[in-house]
Amino acid sequence: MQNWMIKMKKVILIHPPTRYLLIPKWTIPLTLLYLRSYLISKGYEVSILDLADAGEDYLSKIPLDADAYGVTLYTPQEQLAKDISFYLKEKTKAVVVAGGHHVTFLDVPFMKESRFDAVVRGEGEIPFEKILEGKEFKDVLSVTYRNGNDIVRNEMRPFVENIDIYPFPRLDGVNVKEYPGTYIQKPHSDYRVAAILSRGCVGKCAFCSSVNFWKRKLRFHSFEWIKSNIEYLADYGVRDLEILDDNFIIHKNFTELCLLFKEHKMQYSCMGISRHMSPEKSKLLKDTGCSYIALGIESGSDRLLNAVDKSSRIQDHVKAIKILKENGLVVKGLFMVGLPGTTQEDIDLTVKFIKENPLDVYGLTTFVPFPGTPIRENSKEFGYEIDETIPFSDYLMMSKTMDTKMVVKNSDVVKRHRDQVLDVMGEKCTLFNSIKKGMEYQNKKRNA
Ligand code: B12
Ligand code: SF4
Repeated sequence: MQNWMIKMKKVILIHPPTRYLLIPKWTIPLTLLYLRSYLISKGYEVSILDLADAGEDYLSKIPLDADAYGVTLYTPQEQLAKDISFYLKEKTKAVVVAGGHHVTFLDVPFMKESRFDAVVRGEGEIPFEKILEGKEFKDVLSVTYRNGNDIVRNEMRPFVENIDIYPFPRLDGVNVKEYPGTYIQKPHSDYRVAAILSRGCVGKCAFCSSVNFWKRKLRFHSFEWIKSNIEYLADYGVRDLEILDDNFIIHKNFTELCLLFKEHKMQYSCMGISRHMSPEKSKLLKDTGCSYIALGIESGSDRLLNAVDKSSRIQDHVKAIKILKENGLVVKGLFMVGLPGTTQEDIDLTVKFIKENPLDVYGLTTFVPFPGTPIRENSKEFGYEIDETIPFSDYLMMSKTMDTKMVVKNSDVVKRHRDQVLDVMGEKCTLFNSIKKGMEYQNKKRNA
């Protein structure tokens, strides 16, 4: 039996260091703000410890007086998260739980190599609440836990249909001014806040873990929920908003939402899937203060887009860019190098695409086989060989320097491809701007 089977009151939510990122505190820790708002609504006392920019002494910054700790982690943070579990289990009697994409797919090895009491797989609010209520792990759906030397995986909890049961993330859990964000256009204020108005994505891109995490089930917050969220943010003073929905342009309340941002004088950015773009949507975005829209283009080769199950094709991208530019929008194209099976011909087509289409800004990442991505789960089918010797701390699509370590076997070829693409993107690639912005940020911090 668990020795903490009484209701726990004080909870600390931890985000481990992200020293490998150029700007460690890039965006507010939305995941933890979601968990915090939900648990507060259930009567818990919850604080957030964002260790993103903490140094080597990060463990000593963790207060030891909580009844429970929740650690969120991304793949590159898995060793840091494990270290946190060893530290907390040695120093406290608290229950220590982990969650996020990485552990959802690699729960068993992660439990074996750490001292976490449990991993919550998938959507975390309700399972974590049940744990805090003092329920036995065996009775909590979506949980992986220890039973003696065994690791036990419970069934998954079905997705809740109505995501409005989760309150919107309140900003009092963090100091928003510590998160400068990145801007393509002149910001309205000195910080930018992120928001997610739906969960899941209809796409099935083979390099993306959302596919298996959210199971391609798209759930929207209602207009009423979002209106309260936006009014709250406006009262707070937010003027720059980053909409992180995977494909905002198909939100069921797309029109009303754009008008809502305009009413509250919020400059906003968003992401969209090219084939869902239309002249009407494009005009509305422009008229309501969209500072830029990012499209996941990935490659200029239809053969490759097809091979990685992208739903948009070159003609969709060309059309979306044309419509958006005709309406005066700033358009960011997101590209990826290193996708399995990429040939020199695919790279030549990508270079041609970049030259021929009037994108304003480019994002460039290197493919990484994150756990949960169809390419990793069915690697043979994609002709991909996972190099098990590469530590997860190297799983970075983009990092502090442009010289990202490559989590691929043919890294020389990928580097060459990346340089060819970078060459044609030039200064318009955010890798360059991010490095500049990152340097400014580091200098500001050093001088503070
Ligand atoms: C915002 C975001 C960022 C922000 C992070 C801001 C921050 N400080 O949190 C920035 C831009 C910095 C970022 C960077 C990176 N990101 Co990112 N990011 C996202 C994004 C778009 C939204 C995350 C979010 O808020 N989701 C909404 C909430 C509700 O969902 P959630 O985060 O999954 O959280 C739920 C559950 O996972 C679970 N849960 C999570 N943590 C915990 C903890 C506990 C204790 C419990 C009980 C439950 C629980 O409960 C939550 C609520 O239901 C997602 C894509 C997506 N749509 O989710 C990618 C995503 C999470 N990122 C991803 C990646 C790959 C990265 C990078 C590694 C990219 C890189 N540079 O190489 C870095 C790593 C950053 C890091 N922390 O180390 C991958 C995750 C892959 C993985 N296996 O870890 C995702 C899924 C994108 C994708 N589809 O590939 N990212
Ligand atoms: S890459 Fe983007 S469009 Fe593709 S499945 Fe993931 S979130 Fe959806």
